[in-house]
Amino acid sequence: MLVNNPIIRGFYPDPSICKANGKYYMVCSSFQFFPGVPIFESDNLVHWKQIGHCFTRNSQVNLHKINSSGGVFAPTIRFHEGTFYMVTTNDTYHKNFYVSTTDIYGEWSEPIFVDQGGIDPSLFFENGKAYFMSNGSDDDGKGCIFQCEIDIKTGERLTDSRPIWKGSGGRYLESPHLYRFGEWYYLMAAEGGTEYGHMITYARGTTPYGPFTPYENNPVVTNRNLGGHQSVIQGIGHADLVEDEYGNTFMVCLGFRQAGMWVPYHHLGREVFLVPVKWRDDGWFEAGINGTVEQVMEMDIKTTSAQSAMNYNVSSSTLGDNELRWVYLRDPKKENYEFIEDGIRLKGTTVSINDRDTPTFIGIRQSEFYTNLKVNINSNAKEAGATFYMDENHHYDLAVTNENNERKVMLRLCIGDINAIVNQTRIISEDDSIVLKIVSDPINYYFYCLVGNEEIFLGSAQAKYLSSEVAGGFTGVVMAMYAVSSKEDSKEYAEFTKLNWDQKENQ
Ligand code: 6LW
Repeated sequence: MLVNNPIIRGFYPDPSICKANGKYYMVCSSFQFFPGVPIFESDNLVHWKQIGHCFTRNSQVNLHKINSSGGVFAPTIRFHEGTFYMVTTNDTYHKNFYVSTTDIYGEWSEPIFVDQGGIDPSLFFENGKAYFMSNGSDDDGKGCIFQCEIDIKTGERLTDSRPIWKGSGGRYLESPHLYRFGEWYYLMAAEGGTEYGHMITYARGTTPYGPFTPYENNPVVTNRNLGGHQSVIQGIGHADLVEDEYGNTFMVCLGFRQAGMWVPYHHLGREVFLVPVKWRDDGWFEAGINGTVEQVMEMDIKTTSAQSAMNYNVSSSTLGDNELRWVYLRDPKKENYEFIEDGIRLKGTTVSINDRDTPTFIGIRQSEFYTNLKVNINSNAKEAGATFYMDENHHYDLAVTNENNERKVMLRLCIGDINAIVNQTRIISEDDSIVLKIVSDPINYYFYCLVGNEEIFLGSAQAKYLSSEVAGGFTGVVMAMYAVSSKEDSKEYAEFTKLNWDQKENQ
C-alpha cells in the first residue's frame, strides 16, 4: 500500500516500537510536558491511535521547574515475558530509569534507576539476561555506546559498563537499539545530531556485546543530501526496528517537515516516519528508497485492519478527559482545570507562560501546517487566551486581559528577548461574546477576534520564529489555552467553549 508519512504528525520525537499480543506499540519522548511518554497502538503499523501515557503521576518523573527540552528524553519500549518495559532518561537530572506494566492500557510502575550514564537507554533480553545500552563517551572523549547487564527486577548493574561500538564516525552517536535476527546481533544507532545532518547507522556481530562490524554503506538511511528543493523531509534519524507477522521488517524513525526553502526551518517538531527495510542475501539490510525517506512510499503492508488514520482535529466534543492528547507543563495542579459542558474552565495562578514553571496551561500539539482555530472565551482573569507555544521564550499569544477596569483582546509576540504586545483592541460592551480565531499556514499565523458581530484582525506573525532553528531545543509547537491571575488564590477564571481546531495536511 502507499503510506503517507509522517505516520504520527506533530511533535512526537524519538519513536520506539515493539510488538505484543498481535499489535504494535510505540512511544515517544515528551520533555517538559505532562503526562509523559505518549503510547500509541496499531494493528497495521500505518494507522495509530493514542492509548495512554507511561508517566501519569508526578512520583514517576520529576519535572518540577525543569528546563524546556529537558526532562524526558528518548524512550525505548520492549515487551518481554508478558511485561512492557519503557526505559528513558530524565535529562535534567542525568538519570536513566525504567517503568513497567503488564497492562498496556493501565498504569505503569514507579521508576527503577540504573547506574549507567548517557542518554537514549534501551534494553535487550536474551537467555535470562537483560542488556542495558546507552550512549556516552569513551576515554578519548569520542561518542560510544556503552552496555551492561542488569537485574531487571531491581535495575542493579551486574557487570561493568563496557564500550561496545563507536559508530561510523558521525558526531552525536545516539539511540542505540540492539536486535537479534537469525544468527546475527544488530546494533542500530543515530549519528550526526538531530538536525539536517541526522542519519541512521548500524553494525552487526555474533554476540550481544560485539565486536560489531559496521555496515559498509552506512548511513543506511539519511536525508542529509537532499536539499530543501529535493525533499521537505529532513533530519531523518533515531530509528527502531520491528518485524511484522509476515516476516517483513520496518523501521520507525524521526524526521521533520521543513517549511521555508532558502531559510529552512521547522516548527512542528520531530515526527514519526515509517520506512521499509529490505534484507539482502548476505544478512545486511537496506532501507527506504536508496537510503532516503520520501513523503509517500510504497510498502508491503498487508492489512485487513479497519483502523483508520489519526484525526488531528480538535473540537468541544473531544474536549473531555478522554482526549489523550492534552498536555500540561511540568507538574500541573489538577484543581486548576475543570472540563465543563462544551469546554474547559481554567483557574489562573500568578505563574505566567513566560516562566520556566507550571502556569495554568493545557495544550495539544500542532500536527499540521494549515490549521484554523476558533474558541469562545469568557474571562475575568488578568490574562487568558490561546497561545502557539514553543517554549517560555518563544510563543504567540492571543488573549483577553482585564486590568484597570478595562477589558482588551491583545496579540503579544514573544521571540527570545523581545516580548511585546503588538496590537490590542478594547472591548466596550460587557455583553459581547468574544471569539479568538487563529489561522496558520506553513509561513504565518494570523490572529483575529470576533466581538459580537465584528471581526477584528490583530496581526500576523511568522512561523519561523517559533521554529527549532530559532528557539533551539527538541520540542515542537503546542497550541494551548492558559490563564494568569493578578494574585494568588484569586477567583480569576477563564472559560473556553465551542473549541474548534481544524488541522489539514494541505490547504
Ligand atoms: C534524544 C536523542 C535525539 O534523546 O535527540 O534525535 C534527543 N535524537 O536521541 C532528544 O530528543
